[in-house]
Amino acid sequence: MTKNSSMDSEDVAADGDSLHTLFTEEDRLLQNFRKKELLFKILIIGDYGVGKTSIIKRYADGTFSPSYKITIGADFAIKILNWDDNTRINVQLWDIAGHERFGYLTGVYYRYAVAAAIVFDLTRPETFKSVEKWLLDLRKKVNLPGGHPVPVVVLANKGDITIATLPEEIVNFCEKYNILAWFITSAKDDVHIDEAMITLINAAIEHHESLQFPAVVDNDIVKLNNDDTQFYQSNGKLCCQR
Ligand SMILES: Nc1nc2c(ncn2[C@@H]2O[C@H](COP(=O)(O)OP(=O)(O)OP(=O)(O)O)[C@@H](O)[C@H]2O)c(=O)[nH]1
Ligand SMILES: [Mg+2]
Repeated sequence: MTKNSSMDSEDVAADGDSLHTLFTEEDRLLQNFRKKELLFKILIIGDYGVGKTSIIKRYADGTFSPSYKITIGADFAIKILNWDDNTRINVQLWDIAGHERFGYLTGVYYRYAVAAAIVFDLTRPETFKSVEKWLLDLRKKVNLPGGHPVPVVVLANKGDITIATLPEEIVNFCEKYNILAWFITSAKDDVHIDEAMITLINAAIEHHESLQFPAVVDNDIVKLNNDDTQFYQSNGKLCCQR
């Protein structure tokens, strides 16, 4: 009897624990259900082989592969960010093939984009010359609602190998074309990838609040925490923000 009683009390305790777990889980699910969901389509463009797919893989999966597998047409990856207690952001990263033979497809893929990263390869200076071509093509084919240009960052990738192109050229380019920011990145060593993406997401949020993008799932305006941009001053690495 005593033994049974003690077993009962253990069972009750176990039930209490699972009830508690159940409520906590229910709270979590309810909280998730109540969250605002935003969907941002971000384009990653630039010449072939500059590292667009690698940057996306690094950001979305945290992985890097040294082998080169050409992207055919376009691909995309999704990263879900729990931005703050009330907001979840689905970041849709569109990986647009850099090879010229897929150029005619870009108009379709650019549709509804809210931000873009133009990538070049620091070891191949000619890919920096193409950044202008990619930018003008982008601005011709897509705008934010109200005709505002899509916010753009320029990524000087493969910074782990070399810095062949003078940052001054990049700075002049960014000023001329009103580029939001530029970064020397490395998909291999995971340098400045998160920072570049957060810059674009912050810009998208800012425009979303003032313009209401069509891609937004929930139309309520939310106040978001933009503090993540502060790292630029503190980490001392090469990058700039306007
Ligand atoms: N060292 C180094 N290699 C990189 C870096 N990023 C990409 N690579 C390599 O560069 C090659 C091309 O990278 P991809 O990401 O496939 O290039 P892409 O821009 O997607 O090329 P397309 O799909 O043809 O447009 C691969 O061998 C990658 O491993 C980097 O930051 N550092
Ligand atoms: Mg690719």
